[in-house]
Amino acid sequence: MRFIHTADWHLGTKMTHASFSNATAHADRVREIEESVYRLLDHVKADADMLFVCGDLFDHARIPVSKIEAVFTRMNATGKPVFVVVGNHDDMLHAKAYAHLNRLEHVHIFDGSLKPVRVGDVEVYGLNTDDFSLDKLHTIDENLNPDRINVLCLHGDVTNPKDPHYLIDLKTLKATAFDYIALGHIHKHALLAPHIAYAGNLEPIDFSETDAKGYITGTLEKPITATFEPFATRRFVVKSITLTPEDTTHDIRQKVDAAFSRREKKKDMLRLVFQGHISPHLILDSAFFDVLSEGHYHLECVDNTTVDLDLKQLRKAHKDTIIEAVIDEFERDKGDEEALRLALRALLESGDEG
Ligand SMILES: [Mn+2]
Repeated sequence: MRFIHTADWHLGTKMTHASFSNATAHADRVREIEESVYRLLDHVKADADMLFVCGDLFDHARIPVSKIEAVFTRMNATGKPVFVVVGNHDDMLHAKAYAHLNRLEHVHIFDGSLKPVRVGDVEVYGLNTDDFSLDKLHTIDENLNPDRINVLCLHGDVTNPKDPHYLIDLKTLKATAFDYIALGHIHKHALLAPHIAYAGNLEPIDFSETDAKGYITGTLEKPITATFEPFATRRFVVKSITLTPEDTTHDIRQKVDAAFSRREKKKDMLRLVFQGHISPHLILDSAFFDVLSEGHYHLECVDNTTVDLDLKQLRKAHKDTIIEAVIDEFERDKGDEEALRLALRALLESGDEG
């Protein structure tokens, strides 16, 4: 009996805090997250025996009821027992308008009951974010049947008491007799113990989520040892390149080419941060970044470089020009270096050296 444990799909998220460089990449990503959920459900249908969905399936009311119904219909169509925790982002599922979803044959939405749902030797318990209390946890734990494989599904924080959706500390969870504790809420997957895990989100949402995304799986027999399985369509990857004043556009193209693997270029959402000092002759603008992004599925560039001011060399190269005069004036008056940078750059770009 193989289980799959997933959480935090956040379907319907507008990703308002997402850091995408363009709207198309953003829209594509919203669609991909949905497709990935359906792909996972197909995988459950074909290759698993039970599914734990530990909350935040939906991102508040930003998703139409018809879509929520469609997702539940697809969960039911797996033909496998599906257990759903209501998280802090989908507490609208408690509303009467959604009561009919709990009448689907294979889907069970936890409703505050302390009684398990039994499937063969397995008994599955679940407490929604709103329903959790230490008392309830103890009541369930004290009444576990040791002959069964006991699973608990939760949604909330178990490591940081400052989180408004903090449930309980890990030590208390470890002291219980559950064979597996399936957690949702934290987007980074984590095996807190061999039998206690955060699934993390299924697909990364933006460039702040660069860890691998997927689900947790294991076999429903004592003792349960869970493992993480990558599943996301693509990853978000952030790298930085340090440039030097000697780098030409050709050098930069070579450095960019070497920065990512073939797989990353073909599949992943890439962000490259340029840092270091560059020559004042070098122009890192959006046209150049467009050229750099060719041959990548998605590559966006961030320019954090500063222009190198080798005043001695500059003066020599631009003798008897305005540039020389500007540098002389700066050195005489101990002027503002940032203003000098801007002035020199403008002069060099225009080629108007007088
Ligand atoms: Mn949450």
